[in-house]
Amino acid sequence: MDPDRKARAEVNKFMRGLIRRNPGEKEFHQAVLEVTETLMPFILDHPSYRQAQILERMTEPDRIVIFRVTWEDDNGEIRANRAWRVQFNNSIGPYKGGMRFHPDVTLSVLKFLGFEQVFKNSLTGLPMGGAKGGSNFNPKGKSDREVMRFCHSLMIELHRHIGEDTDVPAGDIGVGPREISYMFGQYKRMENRWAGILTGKGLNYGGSLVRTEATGYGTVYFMQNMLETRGDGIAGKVCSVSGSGNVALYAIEKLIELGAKVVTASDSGGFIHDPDGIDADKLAWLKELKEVRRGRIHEYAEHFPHATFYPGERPWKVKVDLAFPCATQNEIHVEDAETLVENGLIAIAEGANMPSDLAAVHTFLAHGVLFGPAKAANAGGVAVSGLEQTQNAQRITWTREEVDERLRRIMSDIHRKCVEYGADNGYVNYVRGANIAGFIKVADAMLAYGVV
Ligand code: NDP
Ligand code: 2IT
Repeated sequence: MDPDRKARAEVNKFMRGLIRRNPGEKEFHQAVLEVTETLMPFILDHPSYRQAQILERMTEPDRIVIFRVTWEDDNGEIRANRAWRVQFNNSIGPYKGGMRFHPDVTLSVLKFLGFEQVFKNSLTGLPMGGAKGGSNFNPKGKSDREVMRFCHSLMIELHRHIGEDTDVPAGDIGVGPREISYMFGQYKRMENRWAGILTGKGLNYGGSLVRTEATGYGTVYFMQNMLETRGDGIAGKVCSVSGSGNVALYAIEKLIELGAKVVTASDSGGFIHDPDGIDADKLAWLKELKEVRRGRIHEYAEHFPHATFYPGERPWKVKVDLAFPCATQNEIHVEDAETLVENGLIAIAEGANMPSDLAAVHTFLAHGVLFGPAKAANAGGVAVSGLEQTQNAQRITWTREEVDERLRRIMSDIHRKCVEYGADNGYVNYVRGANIAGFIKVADAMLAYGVV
């Protein structure tokens, strides 16, 4: 059988088993299929991985903790949510990965995120395993006190499963400095010790400089690295960004600093198009809106009349050179990808996790767009989390310049690995590069451990 057909047949067989073992978990199936498609030819060429059933083992989490979180709202009503921690793989270091608070969180979403985190963390070159957690709790519209009671209650259970050498959670959608601080305070009280068991902490209590900015900045650094392969750069490029949370705001900040023109931002209510570009003053206003007032993106168009708000839509119909999806999974479908390509898109870097569905990914690759997949492009966040862990362990604080320099180096190192494993006839398939490079380090550790 020709090698392509054999690989396709093996992928289908593997996926049938995975779907049978994990029924209904469509996000998890999607994330595994993307990896398996690119990895299978490599695994067929390396029988030791095959014999050791590495792919079967890597798609089965080490463990999943599921628990109830009971708390009292401001009216004295009792509320109950569900929370999870998916400890996926700790072969190369303690589990590491964010916590997501959003009403749409399901086990499938957290398994896809935990699975991808294993590869992403491996790519950073730092000693970090992969995990993800979260809850179907919706922080939107809750008072600070309600969020505090929820976070404290959640930590009463979570504290038994984490630790600086065991599992170190961080933020993700709906979990920012406020939530991290409440969780950290509760852990410290329960354990009577101060340790770096969470990252993304406040700067006065163990947080790292540049952690807030790291995911957005890192995504832009990765874009720079991709463009450089074609002798191109960021200055003068028109860019669309989706989202207006942590990742989006700091991607916009770095893009402005590098001379790009960012014309969109969004939230779950719709997107704004500002043809004049979001400049530093407008970004300061947007940060205040989102980080302090917790307001909605439509308010931008009310405040800056040159901008238009498109309710219920995503920004992909706007003609741009570069795209930065920074909101959530599956926010770019194949039609959006086709529109972006028809409009002359040069490159896309995924700040969010799995924002492009698989058909969209195939479209970008088929048209020779530079496509930076999430595992590689947004690894700057967890990389600086890793640097926060190192600083906590050593009881030292690095300067902003030092952390930023390390972040740049890590991103260009990830880019180099993607090129090493993804270059093909002058085109770099970063999806394949990231999946293979991320896989090898973890798989080789698992082989070394024997049957575990
Ligand atoms: P935030 O909670 O700070 O912001 C999320 C943004 O995305 C908000 O603008 C939010 O809008 C929007 N959004 C969330 N869910 C949806 C949805 N279902 N449909 C449309 N818009 C939505 O989260 P982050 O910025 O931290 O995370 C954004 C993405 O980046 C996620 O995919 C996350 O996994 C990924 N990521 C985050 C890292 C980090 O360090 N924080 C690191 C690496 C990846 P609204 O307010 O209306 O909900
Ligand atoms: O998806 C991610 O990489 C994150 N949410 C950050 C994880 C972390 O541990 O900093």
